[in-house]
Order: sequence, then C-alpha cells, then structure tokens
Amino acid sequence: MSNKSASPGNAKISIDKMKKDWKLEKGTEERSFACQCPSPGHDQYQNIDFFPSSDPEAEMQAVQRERKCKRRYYPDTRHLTYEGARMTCRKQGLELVKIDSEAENDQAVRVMNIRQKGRFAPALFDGSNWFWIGASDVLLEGRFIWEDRTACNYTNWGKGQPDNAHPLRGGQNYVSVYRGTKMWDDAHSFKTRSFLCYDSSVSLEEELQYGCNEQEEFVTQKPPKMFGLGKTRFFKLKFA
Ligand SMILES: [Ca+2]
Ligand SMILES: [Ca+2]
Repeated sequence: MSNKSASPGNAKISIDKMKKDWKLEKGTEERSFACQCPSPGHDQYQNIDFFPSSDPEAEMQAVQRERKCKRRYYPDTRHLTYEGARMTCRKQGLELVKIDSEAENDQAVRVMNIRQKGRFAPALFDGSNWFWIGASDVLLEGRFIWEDRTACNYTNWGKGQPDNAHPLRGGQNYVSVYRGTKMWDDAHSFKTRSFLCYDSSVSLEEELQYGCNEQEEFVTQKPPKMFGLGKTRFFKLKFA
C-alpha cells in the first residue's frame, strides 16, 4: 500500500502518523508499513482488515478475532422432531451434533444451557429440557450410529436406556440428551425437542481455545426431578 508509485518521477507516498498527511519520498527511506487483506468470504472491497507490521500484538489479536467467529456449535431452541431438526441443520451446511467424548458431551450441554439461560421447564418431558443429537438406531435396532454412519463409541445412557420403549408405536430410535444430568435417552420419532447442530470442520479444541461462548453468562436453575428416568418399570402379573 505504501509503496504505490506516484508521478512525477518515481516517488513513493508515505503517511505522517501524527499529522495524517501524505508526502512524496524517494522510496529509499525506512518506514513501517501496513498490509491489507479482504476477510474470507466477502467482496474484496468490503470488511478490509489492516495489519500494521509495527504492531505484532494487534495483528495476532486480529487473527484470533477472525478465528473466534468459527463456531462449532449452533444451538436451536425450537421444538422439532428428529427429522425436522436434522433437515434444519443440513440447510445451514451443518449436521446434528456428534459426541465422541465426555468433554464433548459436557460442552454440548453447556452450550445448550447457555442458549436456554439455564432455565428448565416445569415438565420433565418438555422439549426445551432435552435436545436431539445426531445418533439413531433406526437402520438396525440396537446399533446406534452417528449421522456420518460411524459407530457411537462414546455413550452416556441414563439408567435402563436405551430401552426402545413402546415397540408397538415404532420403538425409540433417536437419541436426545437431558440438560440437567447430561444423560442420554432413546426417544420416539414423533417427539419434539430443541436440538444442537455443529460444524464438523472446526475442532473442539479450537472452539474451546477461543472461548466462543464463555462471555455469555447464565444462571443455572434446578432441573425438574427425573422421576427415576431410565428405570424401566416392570409390572409382574400373578396368575393363580
Ligand atoms: Ca431403537
Ligand atoms: Ca428410551
């Protein structure tokens, strides 16, 4: 930018930082300089960032700010069926979240709690207390896989789950997570719940490193009681 040629002769333009005046120079003087680059995904002449070479700290902050925008998790508080949630994620180029570890399970619940401001609905089975993740056993009963068709190696089932309850109503094939305990349950396809999309191109480490959600505060509320969720109740019939 500062080495742009100017007529007459072969003079160069520099800017006085204090007066902000331009002046013509030979170009052999040593000066600090500023580069410019357009933000990715934008028109070349929009959202231009300047990185002054004389201030590496400011340059690093600009880069970190740019990366911070790459969020991994996209919580959605609307109540949709699993299929509705899956399609909503896909329309945004995202996928229902995949969870491979306890750390990822914790982060997923934390993100949903922040979006819901830690508030739990009075009813245990209200769709805002639960959220869909991208796992199901709809293709083969009892074998849970993620939307990318890989096996669910990490799971966090509640007690007695998955139970594929009410097989006469199609069984339960879609996984949702209770925000209060972080435990998983297989649920019916007609249930409506909030859901969590994610961008698989951004790593969890990157999400955590730049703390995309850490500035948002929320007050944790006590979740409704679980009523022994996960415990399968058996009623024994006695025949005389
Ligand atoms: Ca099932
Ligand atoms: Ca179940």
